[in-house]
This record gives sequence, C-alpha cells and structure tokens, in this order.
Amino acid sequence: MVKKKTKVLSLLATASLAMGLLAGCGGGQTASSGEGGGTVIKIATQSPLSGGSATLGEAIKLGAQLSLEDQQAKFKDLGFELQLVPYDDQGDPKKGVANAQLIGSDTGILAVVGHLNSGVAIPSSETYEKYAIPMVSPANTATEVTDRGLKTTNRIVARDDFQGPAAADFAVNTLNAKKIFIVQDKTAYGTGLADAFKGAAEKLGAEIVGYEGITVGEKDFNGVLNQVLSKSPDLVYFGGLYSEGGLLIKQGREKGLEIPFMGGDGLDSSTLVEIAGEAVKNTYITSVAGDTFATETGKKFAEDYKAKFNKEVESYSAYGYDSMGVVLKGIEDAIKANDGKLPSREQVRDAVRAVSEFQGAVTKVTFDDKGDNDYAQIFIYKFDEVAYPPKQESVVSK
Ligand code: ABU
Repeated sequence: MVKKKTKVLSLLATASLAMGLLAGCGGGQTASSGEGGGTVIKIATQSPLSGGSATLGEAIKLGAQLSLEDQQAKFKDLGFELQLVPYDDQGDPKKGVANAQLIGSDTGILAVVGHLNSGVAIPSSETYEKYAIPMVSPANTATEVTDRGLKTTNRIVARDDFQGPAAADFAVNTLNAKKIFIVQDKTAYGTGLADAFKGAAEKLGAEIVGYEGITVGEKDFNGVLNQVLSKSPDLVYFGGLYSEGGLLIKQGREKGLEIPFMGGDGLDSSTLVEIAGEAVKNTYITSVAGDTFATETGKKFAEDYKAKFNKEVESYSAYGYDSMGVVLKGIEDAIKANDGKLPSREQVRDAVRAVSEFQGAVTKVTFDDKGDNDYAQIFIYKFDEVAYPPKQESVVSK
C-alpha cells in the first residue's frame, strides 16, 4: 500500500515537473484572476536581501516595488493586476539559480528585475533564457552579462569595459597616479573591473606595482595592506563591494595610508561610509549610477521613496525603479500588440528588448542588440566628507 502511494506521488511529481518545463519552453502563460478580478501578472525581483550586500539589494527591490505600485492603476484599466514577487538571492550564485528555477516554474511570472551581483546574474540568466523570461538589470556591470548574446538579458547601466577605463583615465590624468596598487575580490565583477582598469591605466603610462586578490566576507586586510605599504603606491584601486572595500579603506588609513583609494560602483553605498567612517575621506569612485537628486524626476522619486519606506535612497534605488519601468513598458507594449490579451513570455521578452527612448526617473534607455543601454553613463564621485551621497566630480558619456 505504502509502495503504491509512493509510486502515485512520484508520477504526479514527474507530471508536474514536465508541465513546468513545457510552460518554460514557450507555452502560453497561465491566466489567473486576482482579488480585483484582473488577470494577474507577476514580476519577480532577485537581489541580496540578506548578507553583506543587502543595503544595495534591498534598494533595488524597494525601487522596483515603488514603480510597480505607481503603475498598478494603469494596468488595472487594461484588465491586469500587477504583483511583485521578491526573491533573496543572498549574493550567492547557487541561490540565484535555485530561485531562477522557481521563477521559471511559476507561469504567472513574466519578467525579472535583478540582480545586484554579476556573478549571480550570469548563471541565473542562463535559466531565465531557457524559460524565455526577460531580465532587466539595474546594476550588473560585468561584460559577460550581455556578451553571451542572450535574448532575455538586458541592463540599464554601463559595462565594466567602460567603467574601468573611465576610472583609469581619472586616476592617471586627474589624480596624477603613476604607481597604482590593485586589490580585487575575485568575483566576476571585481576581477573584470580591476582588469579593465589595469589595462587602461597601463596604456596611459601608469605602473601597476601590485595586483592582489581578497575573499568576499574577509574582515582582516592587514596582509594585503602590508604589501601595499611595501610598494609605496600613490593610489590603491579596489574592485569589489562596499563591505570589504569599507574595511580595506579603514584599515589602510589606520596603517597610515593617506593616498587616495579608488573603486567602482560596488562602493557606491551609504554603508561604505558607515563602515569606513572618517577614513572614507579622499576616496574616489566611479559609478554607473547618477546622482538621484540631479534631476526633478529623481528628486520626486527620492521624496516618494522616503515617504513610502522611511529610508534615504541608495545608488541603485532609482535604478530598480527604472528597471521595473522598462519591464512594465515592455509588458504594456506586448499586451497592446496581443489585442489586449495576456502576452506570452516570448512576446514580453521581445517587447522588453525593443523598448526604445524610455525616459525613467534618472535614466534614458534604448537597448542595443545585446541588451546594453545606448544611453548608459559613468559618474565620478569623491568622498570628501563623512556623508552619503558623495560629491559628483564629472560625468563620462560614450
Ligand atoms: N556593478 C554592481 C555590483 C556588482 C556587480 O555587477 O557584480
């Protein structure tokens, strides 16, 4: 009897898995009605909501949530009920892929806003591709994210082969750095950015006097900082995120390093300032995120965000908002092209990629044929006070 029951359960599980896979391989979407009677459209977010990168991960989720809520009434008029499904990828590739599989199996989900970490986005997007679910990233900068030519993968921010050289140009030509020590966190993002910076800095005539790796989660940087001291560089460049970057800067200053530290958008967070404290002064960053307060639409977004969540905006809050805006524009276009009916994932995927001249709160977006944004820019900032956001020094356009 027990054996028979187990066999029936196993057959049911196999059938359900097969149905999920079929749905993911181009089948129509399952229409279900929400409380208000509209057809439910779910959009997932994937970002770290726990762990060392949660400040930026939560900012992405909250920005996306605000955009979705702003557009609920419009979609209700079209006969649809928008629902947000937030996933915590924990900044971990395995968790991101496991979540991506769940997202793929939920036929109500039509798109994803995410991720923060390129090292999580790269494997997760392979799964989105199988299920034809479009992803719009508010933050991923590693070149490989879009260089694989996936139809579903898009980002609204600049790439590290733009960000690294822009940083090198500033370090060498504005800060006059001639001897540079590079530290990177051995992730797809940290290594890619550090390498892009290194190649460009060398071309500009700088000498790279050290290139060392640290590990995500590491807390004691005395070893690598002793190596930095022994080389007497005039700038330290860090490829990685604010958790490790903040400690590296703080411990470097404690050892007497007064030279500029520089890094990329992974340092663009209020938590960098919290961790480094006074030591953050004389730190420069490039970011793919502009100053949210630089435009009237950005200021309005920041006010709404504060009113709703009682939090100040982070670098990627508005980028989560604009990524969701792009996703919803694609879905709206796909609904209209489908005579007002629920579109398939494939229709949404193609409509998202076709989004053009989209004006968000802080970004303008037209995707090229790889899913990179034609309008992406690099912003250069200096922390000269113990405060966030830092002071904008310049903007670099393509
Ligand atoms: N670019 C922001 C954070 C890191 C990443 O792309 O992995």
